[in-house]
Amino acid sequence: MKRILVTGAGGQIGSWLVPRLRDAYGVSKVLATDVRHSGSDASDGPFQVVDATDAKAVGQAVMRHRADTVFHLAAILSAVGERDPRLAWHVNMSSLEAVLEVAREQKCAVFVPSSIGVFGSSTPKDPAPQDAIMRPETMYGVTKLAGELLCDYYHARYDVDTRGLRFPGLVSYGAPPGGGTTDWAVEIFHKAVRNGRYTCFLGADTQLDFMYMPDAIRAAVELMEADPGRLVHRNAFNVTAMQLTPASLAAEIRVHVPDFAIDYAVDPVRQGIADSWPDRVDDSAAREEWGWQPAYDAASTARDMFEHLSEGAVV
Ligand code: NAD
Ligand code: AKB
Repeated sequence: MKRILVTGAGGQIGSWLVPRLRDAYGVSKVLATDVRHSGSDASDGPFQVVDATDAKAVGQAVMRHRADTVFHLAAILSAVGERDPRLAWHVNMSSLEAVLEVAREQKCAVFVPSSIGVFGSSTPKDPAPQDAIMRPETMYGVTKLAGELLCDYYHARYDVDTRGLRFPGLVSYGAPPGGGTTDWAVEIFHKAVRNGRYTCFLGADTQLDFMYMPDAIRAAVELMEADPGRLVHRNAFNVTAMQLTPASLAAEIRVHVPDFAIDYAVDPVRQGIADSWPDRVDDSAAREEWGWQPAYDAASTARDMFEHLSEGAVV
């Protein structure tokens, strides 16, 4: 990786990934793109408005920047995708096809984040194996699974260096999450700081996998830098760091905000999505093939979140 283009750079992941890539590879080497402007993008380094579903625009941006690697983050997430499935299909599939075609023509490596959303109720729940029955029940999951297969196809057929991770829910401060089922695990911290209480849209004991954003960013970069000869499961690797329920994270939050209160107003759509996803994934393939190792557990995540939120990172 020497010259990098990031799509969907203004979102929850991109707002962390772009500064990390600029630190490692140089500010001018990383072109951030998004369909919309976000608060900080222009001042922090090169930024361009690019609709990732527009193959011509993606191709021109890659060519002008002379990118050798694309981190393709533009997507519609699970909860928004259930509200508008056709939008999710259009954005997630058209943008991926555009990026892969450009990568084939201009010989770029491509990172595409997949998700625990690729699994469905017929997948073993604890743990969901790396190679599992995959019958996702959301449009988001359908696009993510189709995306994994398309990335495998471009690697096998055209030798495009495609790599991906099945991210779990991601906890971070900074840019807010973009409309997923796991957003509660970010909202809860902000509400704890601001109001001392949170009303959760999932039930108290709904367990899912999570990861703190610094681990997620490190995982993406380590995977892209890994020896390709070792990668069997390119698209995409199960990765996880911790399993959380709303009740267990509330207990962690009470270490920092002793009077914190949580109540529940379950949203049947997002609860249905969460119930169709695994309680835990088996990430041993990532550990074996490129040395994946998380650094943050629930306690250290909560500690770091509160340190940064107390410095004014509440949105
Ligand atoms: P996000 O919703 O926060 O950000 C997505 C960004 O894509 C936004 O800035 C949006 O403006 C942009 N975008 C939307 N349509 C676009 C288009 N047509 N062209 C260009 N940009 C467009 O999402 P995120 O959390 O940063 O997720 C990034 C990727 O990681 C997605 O593929 C998502 O499925 C995946 N992922 C995220 C999580 C998570 O918990 N955040 C977990 C698993 C997988
Ligand atoms: C979502 O909830 O949609 C995302 C994801 C786990 O893919 N955070």
